[in-house]
Amino acid sequence: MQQGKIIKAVGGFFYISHNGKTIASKVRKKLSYNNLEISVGDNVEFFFNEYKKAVIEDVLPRKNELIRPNVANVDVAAIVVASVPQPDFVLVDKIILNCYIQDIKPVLIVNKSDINGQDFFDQISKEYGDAVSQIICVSAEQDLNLDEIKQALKGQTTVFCGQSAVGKTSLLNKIAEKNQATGDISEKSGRGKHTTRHSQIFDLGDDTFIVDTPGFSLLELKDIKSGELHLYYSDMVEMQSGCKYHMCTHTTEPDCQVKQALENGTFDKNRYQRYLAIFEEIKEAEKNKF
Ligand SMILES: Nc1nc2c(ncn2[C@@H]2O[C@H](COP(=O)(O)OP(=O)(O)OP(=O)(O)O)[C@@H](O)[C@H]2O)c(=O)[nH]1
Ligand SMILES: [Mg+2]
Ligand SMILES: [Zn+2]
Repeated sequence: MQQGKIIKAVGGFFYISHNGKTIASKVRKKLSYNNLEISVGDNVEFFFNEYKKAVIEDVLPRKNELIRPNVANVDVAAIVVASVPQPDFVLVDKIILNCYIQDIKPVLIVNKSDINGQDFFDQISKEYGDAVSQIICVSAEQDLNLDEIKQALKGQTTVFCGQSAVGKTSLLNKIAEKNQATGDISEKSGRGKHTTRHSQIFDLGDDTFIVDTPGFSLLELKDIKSGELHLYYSDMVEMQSGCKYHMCTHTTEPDCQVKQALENGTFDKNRYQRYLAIFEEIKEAEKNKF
């Protein structure tokens, strides 16, 4: 049996990277008995059948797995944001929450610094300084600060994720010297055109891998209960002891330290508003479940 890594999955074929070569393979039928879905990033065991076709026999245990984008065995999530198209920071927060759950290091890449304006970066630094490991301000178009990304991602498997048209593929093209298709923003909707259709891993050498993924705008948090959401906000956890209730969700409870901090301006209002939006969304999903 041989081992390799799935770098792309398209049209029922799984592309395995093995000894520097890419091998198109199918999955052994019995694998689907276990309901096992194979993701990009999976390490697999495969063999060549009597027709010399590669067949995946088994999927090795995963270190972690993101459902959206669907990638396995990730070290870093580089969440790409830009001032254009209109950013959705609730989505960014949800991606970060998924990173915490899956033990993936979240890094924020602020792309398009050539057009963003300083306010945009200042706002992000203020609201995300505590939530992510690092914030890197770059421009793929003008080659600004790309070395900082390369440095941060060295020796890691990093998934580029975020909304359509923030510049994930543009960044990959510059950093990995590739020529993958990029797209503009639709004039009609002001949103991205979903140019990248499939996740794909690019091997940069020295154990450095970048996964380019399709942009998305919807993300359901399945693994967090509304009553426990606040536990993923380290700044809220720090204040918890000042709240009247031990498991205060900082929403409707009286004598809440977080709400006090909101009033005196020591807790960021935007961050709190997004927390509330996510809290309500999870609550709504919980209602529909029962
Ligand atoms: N001004 C400016 N535009 C950029 C920059 N980086 C990318 N763009 C533009 O943003 C648009 C979208 O770029 P893509 O790289 O295709 O975006 P993406 O995130 O891969 O989008 P999807 O594949 O749809 O998820 C293109 O028109 C790029 O030229 C940048 O640093 N500055
Ligand atoms: Mg793309
Ligand atoms: Zn509270």
